[in-house]
Amino acid sequence: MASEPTTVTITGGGGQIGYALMFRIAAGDMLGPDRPVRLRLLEIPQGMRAAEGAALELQDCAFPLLADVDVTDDPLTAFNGTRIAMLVGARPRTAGMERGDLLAANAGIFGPQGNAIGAVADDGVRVVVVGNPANTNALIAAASASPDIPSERFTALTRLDHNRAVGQLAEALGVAPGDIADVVIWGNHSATQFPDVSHAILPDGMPVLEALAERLGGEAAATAWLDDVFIPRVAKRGAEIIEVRGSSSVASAANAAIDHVRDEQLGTRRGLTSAAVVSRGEYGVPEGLVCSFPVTSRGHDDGYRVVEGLDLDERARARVAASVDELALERDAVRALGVL
Ligand code: NAX
Repeated sequence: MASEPTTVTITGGGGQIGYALMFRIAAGDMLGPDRPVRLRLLEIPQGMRAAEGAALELQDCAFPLLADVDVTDDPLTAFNGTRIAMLVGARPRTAGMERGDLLAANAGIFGPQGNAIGAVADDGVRVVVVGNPANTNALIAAASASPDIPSERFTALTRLDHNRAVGQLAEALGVAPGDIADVVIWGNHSATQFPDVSHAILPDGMPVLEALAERLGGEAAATAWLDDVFIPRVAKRGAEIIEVRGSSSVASAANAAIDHVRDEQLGTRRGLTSAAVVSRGEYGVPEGLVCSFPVTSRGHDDGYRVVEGLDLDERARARVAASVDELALERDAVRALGVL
């Protein structure tokens, strides 16, 4: 093998997204065809058999890039020396559960995992939180890893929302998804998120807004489509998938998590993408909230940087503010639990 394997930890390794993630990572889809990986799968005792079974299948794939697979229910073992931590396992909302209960249950997972990352992960670890409520779980994990690991090394996944937005636009415009650049998801990975196409362009530089107006019969029709169809459809796509498929998004979520880590590690290719990162006050978002922004990465362990200076009109500012308010409420609820 070319180089020392990169340790990648997946929590919830016995769950659905974990299962969809690990084979693609082992095949080189995330870190490239030259970087061997060592996988660590973290589970709770009830999930251990499923994760162990997945590890047997990984062995049966004989992936040339896969150096090793460990399955454990001990966070200190799972995160020991890890460079990339993908926090997927979370406590789902069950019937009758209030938002505060959900936040508290997940604080009980992401607090200890953040502690363990601070204690034993590689200093250069990068963490992506997939498990919901992803933004606030990332906030909790980052606070719990502090001061050993800087909080900017923690991110949350909004790339699935980003990719969903690109997919919807591609269909509406009759172009390939790869033709659409500079879509932005702002805010929380929840129904309040704001999928923003006002900076999006096609390969010839034509603004997507203009292309939509041409295709839909004018600016007013394009605005109505964005407000009434596009934004709610992207924001509620998870529910649509459950209704049609009878089960939640799995392969598309794993794919987005791979896109997120790949672009962060190797660099964004064309234009910007979306990721939830710790706010430094950009666009007026209160410092410390884990908020989805337009980001780019130059690779080489540079991490995601917020792209500043994009113009937001009044309508866009109101939508961003509504989602940021929700993030602040989640943070306050977690603070009230004494977690932060
Ligand atoms: P599953 O229920 O299939 O798998 C979750 C796994 O996590 C289970 O095997 C469970 O035993 C394990 N787990 C629970 N607590 C754990 C802990 N403390 N340590 C280690 N493992 C633990 O769910 P799946 O479909 O894989 O979804 C995982 C999470 O992703 C959910 O929270 C889901 O809401 C979230 N999603 C986030 C998305 C995003 O874009 N940010 C989109 C997809 C998905 O909805």
